[in-house]
Amino acid sequence: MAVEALPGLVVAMVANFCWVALDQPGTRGVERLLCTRRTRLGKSGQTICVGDRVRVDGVDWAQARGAVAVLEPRQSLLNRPAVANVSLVVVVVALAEPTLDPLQLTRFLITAESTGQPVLLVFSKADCLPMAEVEAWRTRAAAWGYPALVISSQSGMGLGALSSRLAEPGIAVLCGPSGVGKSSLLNGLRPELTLRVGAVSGRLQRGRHTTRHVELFSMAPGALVADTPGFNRPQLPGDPAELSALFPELRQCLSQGSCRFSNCLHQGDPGCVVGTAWDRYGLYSQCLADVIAEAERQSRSPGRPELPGLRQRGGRLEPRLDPSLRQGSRKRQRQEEMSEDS
Ligand SMILES: Nc1nc2c(ncn2[C@@H]2O[C@H](COP(=O)(O)OP(=O)(O)OP(=O)(O)O)[C@@H](O)[C@H]2O)c(=O)[nH]1
Ligand SMILES: [Mg+2]
Ligand SMILES: [Zn+2]
Repeated sequence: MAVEALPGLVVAMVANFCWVALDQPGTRGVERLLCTRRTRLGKSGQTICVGDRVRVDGVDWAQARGAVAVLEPRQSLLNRPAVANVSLVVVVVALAEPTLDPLQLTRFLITAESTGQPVLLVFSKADCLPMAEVEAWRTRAAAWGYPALVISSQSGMGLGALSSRLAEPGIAVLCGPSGVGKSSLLNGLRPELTLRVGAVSGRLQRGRHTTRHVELFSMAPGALVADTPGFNRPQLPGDPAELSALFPELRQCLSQGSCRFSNCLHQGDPGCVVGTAWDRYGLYSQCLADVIAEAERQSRSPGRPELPGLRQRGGRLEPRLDPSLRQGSRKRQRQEEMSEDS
């Protein structure tokens, strides 16, 4: 490594470039460098993302430019939006405008849980829903294992509590659908950021994908938060057996007892300790069916290994599931694909 390779943090990605905030300001007091990626990083299959610790060399101080030469190992990774070394995942959904969709929320929570980091659920736009309904959502989420924060960037409700959470050291990332008010809440906490916000539109009051790239902002010394572009349909894990660990209420239940079969997928099977009498059972079942449908699709391409929780039948994989549920899932998947816009 060249002697001058300087440590820094990737704070924004713009097309093929990234902005690196240097740990120590350099010549002329330059604090940030616009950097390209060395092809060496690309060849080892490593892609840089916001939150990555890197080393920069080839610095041109006059132009404030450099090249990322080394990517340091990551502590954690959120897949989409891509943010490395996250220490808190903040899932933001609006209580209204757009209407809160529990399945979409569950998919965001699953993505957040898969980082292995703490997850904070934020219900935004509290001013858009009667308080009794807001409280009902809060109670429901608490039963799932998420003591949610309720906020309104318009009235200022809950912003103090959110501000304290985001002032904790580390990298927090805001993720959620477009138009729920992620950028608005950052403006509410730090008005000088003047982030662009966009009105929701259409019958479904969808957002307009106003934020276009991931960027880190400082909330307090050592505390950063990433604003990210909203999207509608987070990916699920590839292995059906992984899903239960991504539902806190299932984790809790399974920590107290075991199902009769070690490969139980908790679908009301005999000897299942979880049962079906829990609020998110239907949502869990839909996600599981989607994971299985995706695994089946993948298995049709040759050379794919068999997945646990599935069995080989002729040329295809069969889930250990009620076949009627599987049929439903394909239909639903098609509908979702058709309605998806990002
Ligand atoms: N009534 C109300 N409207 C809000 C609130 N917060 C945000 N909005 C509005 O919701 C719309 C979307 O806000 P944004 O902050 O752009 O949403 P976003 O989540 O950043 O959206 P993307 O960048 O597209 O992912 C804007 O018209 C905001 O003015 C709120 O607390 N109450
Ligand atoms: Mg935004
Ligand atoms: Zn079970």
